[in-house]
Amino acid sequence: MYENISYEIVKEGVGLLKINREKVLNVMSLETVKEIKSLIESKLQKEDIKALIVTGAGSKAFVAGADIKQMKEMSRPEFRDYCEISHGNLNKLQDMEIPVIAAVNGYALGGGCELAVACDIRIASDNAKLGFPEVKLGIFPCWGGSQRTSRLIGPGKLKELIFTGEMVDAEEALKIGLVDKVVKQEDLMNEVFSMAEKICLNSSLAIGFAKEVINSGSEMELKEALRMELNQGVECFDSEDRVEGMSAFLEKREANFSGK
Ligand code: CO8
Repeated sequence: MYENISYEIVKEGVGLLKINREKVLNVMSLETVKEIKSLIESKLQKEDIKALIVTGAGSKAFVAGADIKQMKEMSRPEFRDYCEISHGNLNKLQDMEIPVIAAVNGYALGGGCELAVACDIRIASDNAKLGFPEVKLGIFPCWGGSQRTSRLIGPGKLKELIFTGEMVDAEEALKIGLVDKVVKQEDLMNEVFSMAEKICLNSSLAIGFAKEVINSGSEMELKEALRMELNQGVECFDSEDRVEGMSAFLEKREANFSGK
């Protein structure tokens, strides 16, 4: 059905979206971003998954960015369309109720790094290299990278990355908070699946509330955010999952959450 991406349920409750253009380091061409849009807006809406993993095909690249060959030939309106679609995709990943985990299995550059940053959690293989080489091409990161990444690692470090266009290796990315964990390449998918499985055992309702509160709270003034957290906490309390979770604890058994 798709030529540039693949999607499958890999374990119960866990979806895997793979950018599938290994020969060109999983670069996100216009066709690729359109396929991602279609997947998010149609299939993913209907899927009953509790976590989504995003990765790239092969062992060399997560995503080496936007497609330079295509961008070189684009008119301004075409470039705007390309950016609008990508912005929409990354916004939707950020806003999904379920956790989205990036398995960063190699180069994550430009738009590829922006894709990783739009995910909730980033686990990188030890051969990963991340960065924003856009200024070497006469553009700058505008698929959310200059804004989301600034909130993630701070404007100072981001400016250094963007202005120099230099990549950082996985260890440095971990040190500056650009990724959350680094594992050996051969262990990457096991590590990511294991995290997804742990997530799936918990209340998807409570996780959805937590994600929403963390995301929207980071845009608010602290006192307003704390008020919103309290209100959403009370909303979440009023749920079947809360009754089940607390009952299971007291009855010394595993909880069986319905997500309601
Ligand atoms: N676009 C198009 N093709 C690419 C890209 C790319 N971004 N990256 C790699 N490829 C292609 C290569 O052209 C090559 O194809 P071919 O075999 O047909 O020549 C194939 O992938 C393999 O790449 P290399 O031979 O270059 O592999 P190396 O191992 O020698 O190098 C690198 C790997 C270092 C990752 C190198 O390929 C590289 O530097 N790639 C470009 C990375 C880059 O600059 N990415 C940022 C692109 S710009 C972007 O993402 C902007 C997003 C925001 C858009 C809005 C901005 C305003």
